[in-house]
Amino acid sequence: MSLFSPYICSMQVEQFLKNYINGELVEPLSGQYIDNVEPATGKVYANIPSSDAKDVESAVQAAEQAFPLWSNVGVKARSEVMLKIAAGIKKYQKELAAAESMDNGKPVALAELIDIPRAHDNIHFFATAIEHFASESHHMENLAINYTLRRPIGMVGCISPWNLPLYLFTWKIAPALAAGNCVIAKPSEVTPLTAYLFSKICIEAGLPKGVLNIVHGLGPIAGQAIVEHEKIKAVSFTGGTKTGEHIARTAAPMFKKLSLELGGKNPNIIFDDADLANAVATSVKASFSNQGQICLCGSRIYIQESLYNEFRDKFISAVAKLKVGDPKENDTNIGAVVSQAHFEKVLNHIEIAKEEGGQVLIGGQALKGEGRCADGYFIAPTVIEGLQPNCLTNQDEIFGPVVTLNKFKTEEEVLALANNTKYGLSATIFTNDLKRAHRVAENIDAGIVWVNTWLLRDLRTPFGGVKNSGVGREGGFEALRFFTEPKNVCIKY
Ligand code: TXE
Repeated sequence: MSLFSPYICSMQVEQFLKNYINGELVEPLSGQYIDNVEPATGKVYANIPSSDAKDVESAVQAAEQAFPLWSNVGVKARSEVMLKIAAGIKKYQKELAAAESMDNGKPVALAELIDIPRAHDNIHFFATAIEHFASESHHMENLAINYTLRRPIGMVGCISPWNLPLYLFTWKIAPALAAGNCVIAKPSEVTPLTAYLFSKICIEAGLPKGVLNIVHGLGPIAGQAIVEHEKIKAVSFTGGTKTGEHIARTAAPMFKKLSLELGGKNPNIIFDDADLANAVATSVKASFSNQGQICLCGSRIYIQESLYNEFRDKFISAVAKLKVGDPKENDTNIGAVVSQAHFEKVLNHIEIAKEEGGQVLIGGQALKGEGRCADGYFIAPTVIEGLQPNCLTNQDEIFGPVVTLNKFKTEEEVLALANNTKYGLSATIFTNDLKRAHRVAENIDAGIVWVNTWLLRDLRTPFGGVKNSGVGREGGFEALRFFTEPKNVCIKY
């Protein structure tokens, strides 16, 4: 019998998800629950715990008890249990992909291809990376040797968003656990299902109780209680820039370590010497994958003047071929956006773009789904041109299937345009001129630059943004450094 069948197959409202605290699946102490909606149908299909500070307190107590064992058990033992968790993700990959698609609205094919394999890879990567993690030593000739001890921090908080639910949830907790910390984690209340299923995988894998605690609930209540808890010494957060700002304001005076991965308004730059077919195909993915709900999506497309018309025509005809519809169908390219609130936000942005003088080349409206999807949150992939650089549409993170096309003449001009936002997460450049690629990559305000590709990820590389896109870097040893506290020991000869 599948471990997950009651939650995957049932659309009934009386399905209650549970918190994972001290190794057990438990109800919220208040007995309060929140509705969980399937975006493709607009219908409630489960209820999730509306946890509060009391649930967070019991998670912290469990973590505190587990910490001496987990932090001292040794790298090998931690790695072994994490590898079992990774194997569990692989074993239940079909069920997890179906759950992710149902909960988030993304095409099941995308969840099968990207989300769930990456969740597996995150756990597997850090389970093995920790065995290669070394600290520094500094030799003072004929005088002394310094070495750096890197110890786990203790109890840490991991708060993740709804766009790539299990992918980003595991991206945070994996390095935290591998480094020997005990974790209090909160997935987004909008997409809690795969984190709930993940807690069952942890139980099945034999993760010692209290090492990982998953508390479901609303950001301002359960999330806030994690950020405010005096015994939680570090917080890793991915989400909106406004929420990140609020978390920083709460955590900074408590001297917590903070890693913030926030929004983006990423430029996608096409020079006239680019491989056009690749630029078009990759830009379609960078614009509309996951309904445009990836912080790395390239939502401002800049095209060199001489190539503008040709790129635009090819891009629009490729976008016209995208199939919007039921995420359960294997040939769907674009599913539903994540919630009614988000649906309204994105549609409102399209109206603003029109008021700002933008011409909608394709899309620009909500789409009615068929059959079971009649009340789902579907938006046509939307391409807009004719907007000014400083307008809201080119400045605000819309986080939906909406992109703008913009013309430029020179490299200097496009660099200024690309850097003309408060964000600085990623950038994509299409060119066959190697020198230009290096020059632009160096001068662009971004933590990540792709040349002639997009979203190609090596988990060892630093990941994060500059300006309002965040503070700190995740990925590889950067994440292991974040989740450890360095201590210098100086020994005199
Ligand atoms: O995210 P929130 P929202 C952007 C995107 C989107 C906007 C708002 O533009 O439209 O943010 O999305 C938890 N203390 N991104 O409001 O609120 C919350 O429960 C502690 C970009 O849905 O930032 C969830 O677990 N935690 C992005 C997580 O924060 C709090 C991904 C993210 O939710 C909290 C998602 C609080 N006071 C949205 N308030 C990216 N960078 O990838 C909320 N949370």
